[in-house]
Amino acid sequence: MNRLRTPLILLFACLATFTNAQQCLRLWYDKPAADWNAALPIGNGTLAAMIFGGPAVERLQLNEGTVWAGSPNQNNNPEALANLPMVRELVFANKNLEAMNLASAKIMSNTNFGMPYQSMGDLYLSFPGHNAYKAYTRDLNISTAVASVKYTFKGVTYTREYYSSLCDSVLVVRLKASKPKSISCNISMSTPHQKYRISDTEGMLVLTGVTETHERQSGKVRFITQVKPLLKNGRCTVKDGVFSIDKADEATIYISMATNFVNYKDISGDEVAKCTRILNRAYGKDFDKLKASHTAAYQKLFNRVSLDLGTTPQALKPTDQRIREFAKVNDPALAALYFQFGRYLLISCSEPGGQPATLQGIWNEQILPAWDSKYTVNINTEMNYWPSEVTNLSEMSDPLFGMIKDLSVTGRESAREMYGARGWVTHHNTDIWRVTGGIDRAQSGMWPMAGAWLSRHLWEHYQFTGDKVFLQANYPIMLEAARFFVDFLVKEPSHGWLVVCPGSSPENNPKATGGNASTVAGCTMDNQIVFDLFTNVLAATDILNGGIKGLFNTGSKAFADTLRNTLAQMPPMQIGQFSQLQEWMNDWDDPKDQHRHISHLFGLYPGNQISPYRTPELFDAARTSLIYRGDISTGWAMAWRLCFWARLLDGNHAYKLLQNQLDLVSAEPKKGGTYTNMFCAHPPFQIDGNFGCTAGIAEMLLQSQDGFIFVLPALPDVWKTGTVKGLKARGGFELDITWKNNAVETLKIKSLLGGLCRIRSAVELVGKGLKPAKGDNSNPYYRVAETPKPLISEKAQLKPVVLLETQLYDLKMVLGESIVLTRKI
Ligand code: FUC
Repeated sequence: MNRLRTPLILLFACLATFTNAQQCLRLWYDKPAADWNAALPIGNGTLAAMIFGGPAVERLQLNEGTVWAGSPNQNNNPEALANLPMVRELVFANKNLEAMNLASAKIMSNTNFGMPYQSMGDLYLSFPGHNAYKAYTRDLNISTAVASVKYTFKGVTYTREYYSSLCDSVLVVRLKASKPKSISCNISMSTPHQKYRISDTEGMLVLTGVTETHERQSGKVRFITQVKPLLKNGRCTVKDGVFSIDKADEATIYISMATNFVNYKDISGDEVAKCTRILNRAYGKDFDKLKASHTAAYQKLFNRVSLDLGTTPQALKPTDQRIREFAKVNDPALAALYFQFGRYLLISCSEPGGQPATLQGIWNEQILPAWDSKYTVNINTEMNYWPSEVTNLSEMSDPLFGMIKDLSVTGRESAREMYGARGWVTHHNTDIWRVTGGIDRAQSGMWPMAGAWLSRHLWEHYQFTGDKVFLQANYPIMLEAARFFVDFLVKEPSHGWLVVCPGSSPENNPKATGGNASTVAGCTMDNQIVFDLFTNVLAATDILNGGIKGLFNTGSKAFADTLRNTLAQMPPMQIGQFSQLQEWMNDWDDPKDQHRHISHLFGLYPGNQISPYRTPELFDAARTSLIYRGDISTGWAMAWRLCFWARLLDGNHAYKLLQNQLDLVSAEPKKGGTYTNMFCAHPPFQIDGNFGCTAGIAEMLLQSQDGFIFVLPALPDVWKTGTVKGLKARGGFELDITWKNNAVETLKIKSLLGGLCRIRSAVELVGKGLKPAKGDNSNPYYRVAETPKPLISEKAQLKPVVLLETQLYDLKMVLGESIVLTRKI
């Protein structure tokens, strides 16, 4: 009976309140989690848990964001500098394999490849005998950031609620029952660490330990968890590290966690004092009051954006079933839920003052997780932060900005020691200790580009917020990232272009090198990233009136000239023999190459160097490359493809990628998808695909990278009617859009900075002050390929790009003003 009632109520709530899409923001299931990828995540940026929801045995797998193996260290290879000329010589002599092997031996780190992020341990709540339960549901309400479990057993309804408080820094669990004296359970802990102790002191269950030594870096992070229950009636006894609660009416369990980590070079913190202080502050506070303040803090962020794509009867079903059926049955509300789940995850794992989202956000049950669950900065970490600005969660990037700042310090040593260069460098991985040397073998690790890519996040933050104080504070970081390339770029012999060498198009081996080496010179992504960085620094220099005086010896004007000069000597983007955008400096692309990375499309997304309006040939070529690469791939790679198709203005193809991604993960090797808990499967679980899809859905609805705001640029046919509220656009605008029959009905623009708002729309709009746009949008720094476009071969049968006919408008706005535009009838 209950089982039926809940979904029916849910459907009515969903169907009846088109305007309140928040109602449907719930992941729910009719059985406990069978494994970790079915458990539900909660987190406050530092403390996190995966909730399994077993009636007889509840498992809460716990994480604290600073539990990492090892200790402060750096991993530069001191032999790099001496061997750099030889590696370059080999690359220029087309001996790419020899170059790569030498780079592996002499440039990549010979000390360590980065430390793993680790689990804290597990909390178990066992309810003896609760096996023959009925009317079971468990859920995660992402509009309140509270999880719950509900079932009946022997006529009593049991309800559990869980959250990780954004206000009080503790995890809280409440156990309730419909009849007094029904809460009887045992509480115990375990941990996968080697060095630990579980004890009971002063009415608390305490886990202490120290993290692992890894790759010869001694494990020195001390961690602690304190667990303390508070009962309404009943008795609580402790023995041998196990709490026994007997016949309570209700129990609230407060969980505090801490480590001695202070920052990447300081682990002198007092974890016991910190943990105790936090616990004492929260302990005894009323559960509902704590919950209300947590939810209020969460909603302040979360409620900035709402998305309603409509609801179908699919919304009746448990979430796992909806995921299983998404590719076959129209379920727009699931797409909206998935979009908002990405925002939920970002708020829950990336709070100001904490660590940035790792490959798994903050949720990891292992000691040695896949790729160490650290930071892979050749796409994955960046992808984690693609949704933050556009989906109105700017603050969530704060931990990333903190890490970039740290890397600009540690990376300075790497630049000097490894390459004899000024500025700062980071290779394709880093960790909590902010190592910046070359990690893994050169096939993936010989990639000195992360400092430059990460710097674009600083610029993007400015683009969206117009925060000049932020730009001024971070300008030196961007500038020093650029300075590295001024020193590092080298003239290649065939055209005399200035190129990154050694470099690579992430993790891909061109066929021309024998298919077994990635180490090359001047590949397209490297050129695009340097172009992006230099042009952003030049733009920032203009905005800050010539940079910051006294910051560098040569003066900002001279440095700006150097950047312009250097840019003029770099390779242009080139269109190759298959009409593709070349991935490499030479025309080496193989149209059958279906590699997951599509690095040469960086200029399309997240970059803005390829545009249908400014560079139609490159736009066409990028599209051709993407078609060759195919749709099916690992999780994050499909999310990136979704973003590409959105930027290519093809909403239906973007939606196809969403269907591929929002598909229950299968056993098919190398095929990504989604687990039942909505986590992205690389496989294994990797959170980047969640964030990439959230950003991609935003790109389907709104784009602002090309000097104007494009409203509904890539709306798929299936999303006929809908409303999105609160998306952000570059230039400091907040937008609400409603559409019907796949066309804009109303557009509300709020200007947070004042100034000109240029709008592109497929339908004619009317509204106060709206005028047809004047002037052109060309980017003064942009340079199109000078090499002639080769003859088009058989690949030309690909459909030519047909652009929608659109209108371009200008609207002058004053700060704080909101203007509503409507479709012209
Ligand atoms: C990059 C990718 C892999 C994986 C790893 C964590 O190296 O090529 O697919 O996502 O990061």
